[in-house]
Amino acid sequence: MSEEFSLQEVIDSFRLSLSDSKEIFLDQYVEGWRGLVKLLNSLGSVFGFISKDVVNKLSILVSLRGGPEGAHYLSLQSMVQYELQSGLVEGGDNPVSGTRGVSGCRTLLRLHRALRWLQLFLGGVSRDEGTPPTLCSLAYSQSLSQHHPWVIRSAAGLAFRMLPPRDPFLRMLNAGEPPQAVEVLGGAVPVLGEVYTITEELYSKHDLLNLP
Ligand code: 1Q0
Repeated sequence: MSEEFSLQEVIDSFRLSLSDSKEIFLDQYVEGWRGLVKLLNSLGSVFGFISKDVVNKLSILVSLRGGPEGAHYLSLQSMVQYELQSGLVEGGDNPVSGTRGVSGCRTLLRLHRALRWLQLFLGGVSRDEGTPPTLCSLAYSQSLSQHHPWVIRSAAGLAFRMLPPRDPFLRMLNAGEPPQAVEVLGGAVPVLGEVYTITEELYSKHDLLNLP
């Protein structure tokens, strides 16, 4: 993956994360998120506190995947099964990964909730329903914000106001001129939606949607 953000690469990674049998592979899921971090970084230092948190969560997942129990972290489905069976899901000590008190399931749940925000936000941008700052805060209030304390909500609110207007924003996606970028965005939304829905059903089935 190149150093520069490309929306198409992000979509491709999330698309590739989906197997024929609708499993979600963790490596490609993480790769998709790495692409999003590049975009966050290119938006400027105001978004640094957000990208730091994402990077942190990705490195937890990468260390679990690269650890001795890594085979269990091939897919979200195998991760859930393994952590449930081993009593790790609530964040019991995981001496193997060095991520004490932090499970893969709870870590990924935070990214999963953020994916819903992204899906709503990108949907709004692609349909031109408002300016990026407005759509961003609307999507946030409909999704992630209910999981965040006041202090994070207000920091996020300040950051959203720094988002560029629509056309410069679309150009930052590196997906061609604005009309083309909108088309690519329109294609991204269903892919993110599918990954989101499969994860939501998996977590819901195992009662994992409120992991502390
Ligand atoms: C573009 C602006 C990005 C706005 C993202 C919305 C979320 C804002 C709030 C994030 C606060 C992050 C600070 C830390 C929060 C953690 O406490 C929280 C919970 O974790 P924990 O371990 O304390 O229980 N973490 C999270 O909730 C994770 C939040 C992840 C946010 C991921 C945002 C990903 C953004 C990607 C950039 C995409 C821009 C797309 C542009 C397309 C344009 C047309």
